[in-house]
Amino acid sequence: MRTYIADIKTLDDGSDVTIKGWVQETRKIKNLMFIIMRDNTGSIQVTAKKDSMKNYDQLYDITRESVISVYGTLNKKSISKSGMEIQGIEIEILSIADTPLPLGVIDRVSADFDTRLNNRFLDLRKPEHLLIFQFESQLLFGIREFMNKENFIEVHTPKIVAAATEGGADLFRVEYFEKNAFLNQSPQLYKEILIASGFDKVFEVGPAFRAEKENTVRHLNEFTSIDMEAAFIDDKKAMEYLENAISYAVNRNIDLMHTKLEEYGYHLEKIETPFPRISYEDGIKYLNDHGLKLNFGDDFSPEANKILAEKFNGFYFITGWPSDMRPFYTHPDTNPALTKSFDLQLNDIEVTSGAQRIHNYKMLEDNFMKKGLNKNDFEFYEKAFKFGMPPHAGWGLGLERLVMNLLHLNNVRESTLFPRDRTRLSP
Ligand code: AMO
Repeated sequence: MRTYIADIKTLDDGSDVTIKGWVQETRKIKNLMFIIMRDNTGSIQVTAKKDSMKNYDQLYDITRESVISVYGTLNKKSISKSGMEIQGIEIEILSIADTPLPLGVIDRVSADFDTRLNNRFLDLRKPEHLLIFQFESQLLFGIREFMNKENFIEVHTPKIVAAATEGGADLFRVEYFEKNAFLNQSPQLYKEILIASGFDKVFEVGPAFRAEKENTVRHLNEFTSIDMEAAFIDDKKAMEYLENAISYAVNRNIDLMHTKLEEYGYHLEKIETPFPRISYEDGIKYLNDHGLKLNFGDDFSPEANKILAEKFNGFYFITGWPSDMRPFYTHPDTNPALTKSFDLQLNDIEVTSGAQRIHNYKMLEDNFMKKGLNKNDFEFYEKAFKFGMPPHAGWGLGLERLVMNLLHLNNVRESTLFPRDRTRLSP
C-alpha cells in the first residue's frame, strides 16, 4: 500500500510505510546514504544503510530525479529538517534519470522561461509550479460546484466550426474535407443556440482559439474559456452569477489550501461581493481627471487599466461599453450608442467579458448589416432566433488569466501547462 508523503505525519512512530517518487538529492557517507525523496505532496528524508540493503551499490550511484519505491520504517524522532525520516528496508529503483538534467528541479537560480517551457515536464516537478495547477483544478471544481447548485447544465460544443464568432481576423483555419473550417474562438453561438433549445442555463469549460499575433504576458493562442449563458436574465443578473461563482470558488480554495499557498509565497485574501462597478463613461471621465486624454469609443490602454486598478484594488466591473466596441450579438441599451455589456477586471487585467444578448431576430439581422457581416455565414445560428428565442445573457471567463491574476503571476504562460503563443507550438 502506497502512502503519500504528506500523509506520513499522521502515522505513528515506527510504522512501516511504502512511498514512491523522485530522488531529489542524495548525501553519502560511504556506508550510509541520505536520499531526499519527493512526491506530488511533499518531500522527506530516507536513510539507506549498506549493511542492510542488497542493492546499496546501485543505489549509491543513483542520479537526481530517478524514480524509486521505498519500503521502510518511520522515525519521528529524526534530526532531519522535518523531524521525520524513513529508515529504508527495501529500495527499488524504478527508473534512472539521465545526466545532466536539462533543468534543475530544486535549483535556486531560475532558468530562463524558454528553457523552462522546453523542459516543461521537469519545470512542473517544482512544487511551487505544481501548486498553480492544483490551485486551478480546485478552483474549477469550486466553479463547477457553484454552477451545479444553480442548476446549470454543463455542455460541450464543437471546436471545429464554420463561422467566426468574435471577429474574422483572428481565426485559425483548418481543412475540413472539401470545406474550409475554423477552430472556434468561443462557444458563443452554440451556447445561445442551446438557449433557443430550452436548456435554460448552460455552462462550458473548454478550449478557445485565437489567432491573435500579440505577444504579450496576457495573450495565449489557445486558452480555456469558462462560458455561461442563461435564459430570461439580463446583464445585471449575469454579473451576479459571475461574482458569486468567483467568490465561492476562490474562498473555498483559500479554506482548502491556505497553508500550502502561503508556504510557497502565494498570498490570497478572501473575496467579498458585490464587486464594485463603474460605467465605461464614468471610467473615461475618471481617467481624464487622472491625466489621460480619452474620447468616447477609445479602448482602455494598459496605462488606463493601471489607474483603474489602483482605484479599485481587486475585482471590478466596467459596464455599458459603446456598441462599436462590442460584438454583433450584444444587446443595445436604451441609448443605442451603448450596450448592456460588461468586462470584469482583476487589478489591471480583463478576466471576463459578458452581456445581455440580442434575442430579437430583426434586431440581429440589422446588427449583421451594421457590423458588415454576411448573414449567410451565420444561417445555422440565426435560424435559432426565428422560432422562439428567450431573452438571455452570459459571459466568458478566461481560466488562465484568472489564475495568473489571483496568484500574482507575471505571465499567463505560468498558469498554462503547455502554452501556445505566437512562436510556440511545442511541447
Ligand atoms: P472575449 O473575447 O472577451 O469574450 O473573451 C472572454 C475572456 O477570455 C479570455 N481571453 C483570453 N485569454 C488568454 N489569451 C487570449 N488571447 C484571450 N482572449 C480572451 C479573457 C477574456 O476576458 N463570447 C465572449 C464572452 C461572452 O460574452 O460570453 C468572448 O469570447 O479572460
